Amino acid sequence: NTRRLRVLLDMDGVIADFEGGFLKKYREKFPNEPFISLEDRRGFWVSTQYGDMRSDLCEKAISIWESKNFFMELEPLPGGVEAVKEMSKMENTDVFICTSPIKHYSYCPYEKYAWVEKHLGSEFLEQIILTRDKTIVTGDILVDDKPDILGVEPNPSWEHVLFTACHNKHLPPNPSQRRLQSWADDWRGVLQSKRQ
Ligand code: UMP
Repeated sequence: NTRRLRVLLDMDGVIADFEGGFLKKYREKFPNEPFISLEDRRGFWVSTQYGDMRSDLCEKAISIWESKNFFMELEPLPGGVEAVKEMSKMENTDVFICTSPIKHYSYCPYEKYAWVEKHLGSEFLEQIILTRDKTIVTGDILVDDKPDILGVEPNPSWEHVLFTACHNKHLPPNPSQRRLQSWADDWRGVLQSKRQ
C-alpha cells in the first residue's frame, strides 16, 4: 500500500538515553578521570571527544558501551516510548526502529532487542531493523540524532529529521534539515507533512 507512511526511528539518542547512560557508567568506572559534561559534548562520537581530551580516554570510553548491560540499562528519553506507541497506533503508519549496533557484538544486538521488548512490548520486536547502513533502508522519514547519515546509497528515500541531542544542539542552523527538539516538539505535524 503506497499510501502508508513509513517512519524509521533511531534508538540511541532518540528513544534511549545513550549519552546519559554513558556518562553515569563512565564516572562510576573511572571516578578519578576527567569527563565531559553533557553541556560540553560536541560531535556525534563520544570516543573522539574523549580521545581528544587525552588519548587513553578513547578506549576507556569505548569500554563502557562494550560492557554487558550497557544498552539494556539505558533509560528511555522523555516522552519517547509514549510517542512511539502513539504513532504506531496511527492509521496508515508503519513504525520501525532503525539502529546501528556496535561491532563488538557480544551484548549490544541482544540487549537492543531486550530493551525494545521491555519498554515497547514484544509486538515491537517485529519492527526492529539492525543495520550499519541506514541509507539502504527505505522510508518516508528517519528521525535520528546523528547529523550526517551516509552509506552506499547516495540518495536515500527518507527525509532525515535531526533529533536534538546534547552533541548536536550547537550546530549552526541548517535550513535544509528539519529538527525535532524533543518528543514534546510537534512530531505529529512532521508526520502529517509527509502524508499525501
Ligand atoms: N557509538 C559508538 N561510538 C561513539 C558513540 C556511539 O560506537 O562514540 C555507537 C553507539 C550506537 C551507534 O550503537 O554507535 C550509534 O548508532 P545510531 O544511533 O547511529 O543508530
